[in-house]
Amino acid sequence: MSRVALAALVTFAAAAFADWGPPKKLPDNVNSPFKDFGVCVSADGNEIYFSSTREGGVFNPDIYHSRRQGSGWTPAQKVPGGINTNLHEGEPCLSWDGRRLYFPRGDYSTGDLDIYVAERSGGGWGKPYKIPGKVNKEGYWEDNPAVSGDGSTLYFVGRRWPGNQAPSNIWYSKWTGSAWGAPVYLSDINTEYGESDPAPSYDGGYLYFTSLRKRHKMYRAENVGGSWRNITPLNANVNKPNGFAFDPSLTADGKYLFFTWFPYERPNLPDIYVSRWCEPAVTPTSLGRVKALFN
Ligand SMILES: [Ca+2]
Ligand SMILES: [Ca+2]
Repeated sequence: MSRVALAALVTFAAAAFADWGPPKKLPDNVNSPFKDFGVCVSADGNEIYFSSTREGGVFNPDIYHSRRQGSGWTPAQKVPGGINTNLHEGEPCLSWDGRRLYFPRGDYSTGDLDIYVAERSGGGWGKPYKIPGKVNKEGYWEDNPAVSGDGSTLYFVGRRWPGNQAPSNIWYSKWTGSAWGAPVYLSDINTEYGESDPAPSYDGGYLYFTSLRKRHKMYRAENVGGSWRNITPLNANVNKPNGFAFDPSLTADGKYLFFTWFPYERPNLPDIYVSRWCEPAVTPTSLGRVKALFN
């Protein structure tokens, strides 16, 4: 075999076996016996923000955070700075530069949530305010904010929004310089089954999301010339057949996927997990397997 052919084979082998590895549940000082969900990870993978009902009613979660410490995590603590109230604060998104925390807040009973943002201030967070522009609609529910790597696009979910095909679908808005512009329906992704939890990769090459199109699963779409194409479910390591996986969030290097999962036998008591992108070294054995495919 020529060196060029062998190099191509090695590349193919690495690509063929690269995928999300078996997830690890975050430890008990992060997860609780209550609902822990909506995780987002900082660009460097060293900090997470998530929602939990551990100290309040099931419809009024608060936002917690934890930092990586050695091989583990610091005990989760409520995010200070006026972010948490008696209302529903859920499913936060940390901007890639770590300076802004976006989250939905509202009265779950009336179904009117709006997206808020808080800015880093010293070692904490400033008072949150409703994001300016055209995303928040009075009387409707805006949820699951997620910003693009350059901060210019805000993906979010409209629940029971006019124009949706399903009770929840993904929309996006562009930053105009002073406010968020008119929302655009993400027609490449949305179906009549319902989509949520948008999570763009830092480089904009992929959009992860949750869909009910074939049971409840996490999917990945690829950016092909500005359109979202090649929509595929994530593998069975993370979309385990005995439960629901949702709320994906990626580190900037794309190597870690944080998400939420619960088994069917423990419905509505999700916990937070992390999976690592595995690109195993190409061994003579794996090369042998690839060769066998061509023989
Ligand atoms: Ca709350
Ligand atoms: Ca609203």
